[in-house]
Amino acid sequence: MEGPAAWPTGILDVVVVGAGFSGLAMAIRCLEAGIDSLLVVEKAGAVGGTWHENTYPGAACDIPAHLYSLSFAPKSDWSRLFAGQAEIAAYLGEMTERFSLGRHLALRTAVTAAAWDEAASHWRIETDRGPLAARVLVSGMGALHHPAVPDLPGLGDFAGPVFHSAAFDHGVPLAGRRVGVIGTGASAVQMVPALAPEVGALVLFQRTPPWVVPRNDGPIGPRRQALFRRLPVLRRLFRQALFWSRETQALLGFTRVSGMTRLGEALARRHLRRSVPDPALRAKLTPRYRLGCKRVLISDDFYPALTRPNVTLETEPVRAVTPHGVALRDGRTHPLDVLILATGFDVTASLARVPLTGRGGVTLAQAWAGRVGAHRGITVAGFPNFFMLLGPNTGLGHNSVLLMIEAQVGYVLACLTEMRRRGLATLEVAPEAQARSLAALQARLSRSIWQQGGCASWYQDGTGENIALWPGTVLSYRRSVRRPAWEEFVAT
Ligand code: N01
Repeated sequence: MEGPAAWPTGILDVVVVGAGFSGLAMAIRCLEAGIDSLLVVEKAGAVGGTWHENTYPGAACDIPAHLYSLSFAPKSDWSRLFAGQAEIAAYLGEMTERFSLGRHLALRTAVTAAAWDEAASHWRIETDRGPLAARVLVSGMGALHHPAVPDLPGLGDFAGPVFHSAAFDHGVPLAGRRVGVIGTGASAVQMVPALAPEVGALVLFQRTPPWVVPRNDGPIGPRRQALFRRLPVLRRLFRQALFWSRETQALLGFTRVSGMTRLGEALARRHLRRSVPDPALRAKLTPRYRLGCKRVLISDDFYPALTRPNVTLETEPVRAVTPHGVALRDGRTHPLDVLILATGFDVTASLARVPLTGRGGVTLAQAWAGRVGAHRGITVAGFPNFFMLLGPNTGLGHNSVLLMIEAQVGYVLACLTEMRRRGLATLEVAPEAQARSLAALQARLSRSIWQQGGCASWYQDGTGENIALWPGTVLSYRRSVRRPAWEEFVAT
């Protein structure tokens, strides 16, 4: 990963922000299409994005690895059904080598702002290593990037170490210490079973009991790996089976309250009954909203971890953090040495992390003041030659998000190819086309489980609107972005 020989001073064709799955996939496909005036700018010291940053104990993917890999870069030798963080990060490192991305990669370089230069028809990009100029700007920054730190009184006064799950401090010794974990989302559910055997005592602060279904994880032995290597058709069939089992759930109504919801809830309740013998603990863990409203968690070891003698599940609301513990609303206090915030991410702040100024000096934050939204989740009116990967409403609750990323990369590439073919200086979605597609999206969302399931989650903005997830199948999204409808764009 050597980086560009010299800092680019001319106008690049494409700058991609972020070297996670989406940024790397975009760069690989651009290079394959002959677009090599390209720079991927990444603030971290390595590629991987979320898989580089989230290193908390137990971090793994809750989508099977054979589906959570790029279709054009399959891997036969995943060691487990659900790969761990280190193996996924290594996979992304391998992709960087295999597709010779090194000289197109500027690591340890943070983009601090970008503004559309109307007169010159290109983006002026500020970084902490110097300015860049590019005809096209692609955001691969992701939606789960900006940690949400809870507004708890006294948090700053805690005497011991406090850190967020996405910035796990491996330098802090935990053996034998009293550790508090706030939150019971996907991160906590993976972290708690990994921490519990190591720490002296663990207190898990739960505000909302989540739905948890079995994971059925296990190693993939050398024989199956060798079989997948020798007979790629078997690997492809396995991937298809994984894909269709998830798509079927969505087709049967996973995104609405349906028979599928009730079936899933019954399976999750049985999982809870089998894992937690104590009825009082079970009652605390029983969800009170419809399955699917928040992300469904998958774990075989979360419930068993909570039955350990050194683990306490606290459901009384947190009142404040004190220098030596966490005080509850009922007057009790849990004395703690270390506090870990598994409190999730701020989606709006993540998507708009870099201040972006489009036509007429309008910032993305201003354009999104009413509601966060993008045409097909990719382009925003008033922001020419700007494309987002995993933009608003393109996350998934049921299937591999890489399928969405690849569909978006194909759409962006079609735009870039069209610009080159027609010699266009700018391409921008028409405001009416964007308004139409967002109205259709909202109509679908209003019937979805996220609006009707009786819960709040990171999927929603401050007004309760889902700004994060696609309300349909992957196939339906793929259809909607198979090729750009040029009549929806204004080109110059
Ligand atoms: O975050 P979350 P996460 N006081 O927002 C609680 C992806 N991911 O990092 O439910 C007390 O889900 C909050 O409580 P409540 C995946 O898409 C993927 O776990 O709001 N509690 C909740 O329990 C996932 O959905 C993998 O009442 C507070 C928790 O903190 C997304 O990341 C693995 C609080 C936050 O849960 C986010 O997951 C891990 C407060 N003030 C993550 N504020 C894969 O395997 C918040 N909470 C791919």
